[in-house]
Amino acid sequence: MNLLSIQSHVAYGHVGNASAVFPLQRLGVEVWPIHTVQFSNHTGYGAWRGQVFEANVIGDLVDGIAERGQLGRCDGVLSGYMGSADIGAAILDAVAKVRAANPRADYCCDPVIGDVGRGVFVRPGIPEFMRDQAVPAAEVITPNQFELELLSGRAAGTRAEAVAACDVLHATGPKVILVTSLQTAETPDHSIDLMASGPDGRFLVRTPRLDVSLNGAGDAIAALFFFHWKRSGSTALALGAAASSIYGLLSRTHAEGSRELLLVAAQDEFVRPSHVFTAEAI
Ligand code: PXL
Repeated sequence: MNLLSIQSHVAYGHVGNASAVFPLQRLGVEVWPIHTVQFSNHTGYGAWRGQVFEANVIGDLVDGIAERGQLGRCDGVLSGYMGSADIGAAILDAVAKVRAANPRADYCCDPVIGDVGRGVFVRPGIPEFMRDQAVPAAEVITPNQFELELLSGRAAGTRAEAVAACDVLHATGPKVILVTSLQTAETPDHSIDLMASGPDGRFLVRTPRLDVSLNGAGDAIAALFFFHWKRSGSTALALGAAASSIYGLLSRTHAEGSRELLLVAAQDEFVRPSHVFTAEAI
């Protein structure tokens, strides 16, 4: 499997491509990473150095891959943190070029906007771009609860509301939705839900909630979910596999008290998770 992954990159730590690329490689995927920004570290530290790339850099790199005759071998595009709305437009151009070269390629958009604790952490214009352009262009989207509410304009405080919010988004285009970090009125204390909705049904995985303050877990989940969905064609199997690997990764990171995801130390969790969670139909 060959996947084009267009997202942020950090030199130190693990968010964006620095979170998504290695798990995919460990699973045997040839990843073609294109970086939207290159920062010293993730923005959760409050300070960072580096730059947001000009949007034309992305189109340029995609054209270079096309000139090597490789674009038709691309099985999918994964996008995450965009940096600017211009970069978003360049990503959608890249998706269109990949689809033209390979009609079976899929686009997975992780609509990175913010989360419940931090609120919106992207530049103005990105939330609207995600809602009006990126999400409708995607087969698969992976919002967290905050992003689900913001994109759908609906509250997702109960499971039924979360399902209804997914339906609002399905109606705009995506056939598969993974909702991460979901805590509804039905979620017990010390637990966290992952919910997926696709043509084969709606599914839930509930795992213990780990007391970790981390960035980049959503980027790894999106990559794992997209990979397993491409491979199996099953929303349920993709949810179970992605949830199991992420739980293993977070457990190891938590046990060692690390502020950054321990992707390398926990790499076997991507292939053989220590604890297997099975998605249940809801
Ligand atoms: O995990 C989302 C993300 C991606 N990229 C960058 C970030 C963050 C979250 O903090 O800072 C650069």
